[in-house]
Amino acid sequence: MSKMENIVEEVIAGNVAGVAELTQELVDEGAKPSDIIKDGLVAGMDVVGGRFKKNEMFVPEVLIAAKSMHAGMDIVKPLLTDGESSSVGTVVIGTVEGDLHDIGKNLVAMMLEGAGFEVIDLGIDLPADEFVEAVKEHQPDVVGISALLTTTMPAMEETIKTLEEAGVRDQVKIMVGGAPVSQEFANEIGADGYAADGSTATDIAREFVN
Ligand code: B12
Repeated sequence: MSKMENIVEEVIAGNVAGVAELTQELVDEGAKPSDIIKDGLVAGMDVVGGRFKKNEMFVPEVLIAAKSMHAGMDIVKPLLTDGESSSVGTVVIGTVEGDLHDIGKNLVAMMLEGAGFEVIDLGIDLPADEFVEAVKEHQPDVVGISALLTTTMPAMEETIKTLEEAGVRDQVKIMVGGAPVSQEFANEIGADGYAADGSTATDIAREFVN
């Protein structure tokens, strides 16, 4: 097995020290940082996402895999040259006002990072205006909105309306998610996409930027 294939395996296994060590070895051997990201770290998280979707891996394992991926990213990111950006696109993500749930949203954010997106995580309990400010400041390709309560689902629609009123709605693709959210609801409130898990969210975000 090559060192690159080893990185993939160690990301899946969530071996933080192992991923860091292998990443450093590949760097020392002259491997291209962008290749290490694409063929090692991101490739590993892709497998993790697929397994999570099929219920072959669970939340704690995904979190530790993401941590190991970050250990490698920390080493290679500073080495990327200007023309060799690791980012395939930018995503602003957050949980709507009145809602404090963030475990699922964090997972989605990590999967997106694992897929090479730059993710700006705004946190929880966010008034619609904060999404507007973030869109103006970061000019993302995608805005991800999370809600876990039936009582906070209307705040998703409110957020989209506020983005419209601020004149920035058309600059971004909007995806929504969270346990009570459905494709039907997403259509109803005018979102561009819906995903039931981080892996699908990543696929949708990739489609949005292509
Ligand atoms: C953990 C939890 C909490 C924790 C949250 C901790 C945290 N840091 O997040 C605490 C204890 C704080 C909490 C509080 C409350 N909770 Co609560 N909570 C849960 C619980 C058990 C798990 C949620 C979770 O993390 N799931 C695991 C993650 C991985 O799944 P997920 O969130 O669905 O995310 C996935 C997808 O939905 C999707 N996704 C998520 N976000 C996004 C965003 C985008 C853009 C995309 C594309 C996809 C996406 O991808 C994720 C990854 O696969 C659920 C029950 C359940 N089984 O869902 C109740 C639940 C959501 N809570 C509930 C309730 C009622 C409350 C409280 C009102 C309880 C109370 N009386 O105080 C408060 C409300 C606080 C508030 N204002 O938000 C109800 C909601 C009922 C309803 N229909 O509205 C639930 C369903 C429990 C129940 N059966 O009654 N809760």
